[in-house]
Amino acid sequence: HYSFFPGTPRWPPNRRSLTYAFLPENQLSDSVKTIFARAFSRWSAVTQMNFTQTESYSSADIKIAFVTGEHGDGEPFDGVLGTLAHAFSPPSGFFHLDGDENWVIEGDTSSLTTMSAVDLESVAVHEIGHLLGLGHSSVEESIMFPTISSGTRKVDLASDDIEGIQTLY
Ligand code: TQI
Ligand code: ZN
Ligand code: ZN
Repeated sequence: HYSFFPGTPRWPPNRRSLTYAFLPENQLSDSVKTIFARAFSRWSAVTQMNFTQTESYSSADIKIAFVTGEHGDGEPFDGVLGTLAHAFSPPSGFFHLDGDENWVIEGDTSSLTTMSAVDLESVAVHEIGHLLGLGHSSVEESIMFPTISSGTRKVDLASDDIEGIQTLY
């Protein structure tokens, strides 16, 4: 079953349109940005929330950054595997991904052979759930289940995820 963070933090009712931005220094390719757009659209499809990319990192509601090791929030990343990413509960909007991971995107055949490959869209859909206020779920098929078998791609919301997010928004 789905869960929320303590106190059930959520984006307020007058914030149904949120902006997101990528850390400019990361210089992400369009195909990587498209993965994030798809991940956001999975949540906007089942709620009244919508998400648009903005070029202004400092003013964006959701700030997406690939960072490594200690990066200033007291939750350092740990190199390959282990912690892959983290996101903070509303209305923080910080979404950090471990730049040391071997991130793969769908259709990118060059990196599929790496044992430590991590599917970017799967992690993005999960972390956006946290950014919107979902905690972990006990339902294994759920996007918000706390573990994923390595090499697995899980990007479709389960009914448990949809019930959880529709309770918030
Ligand atoms: N990062 C953890 C996560 O997002 C961070 C975390 C640990 C956390 N405990 C928490 C976040 C409690 C909120 C509340 O869950 S992770 C997966 C999965 C991670 C793991 O790098 O371990 C995904 C990130 F589910 F696959 F194991 C994304 Cl999809
Ligand atoms: Zn961080
Ligand atoms: Zn999680």
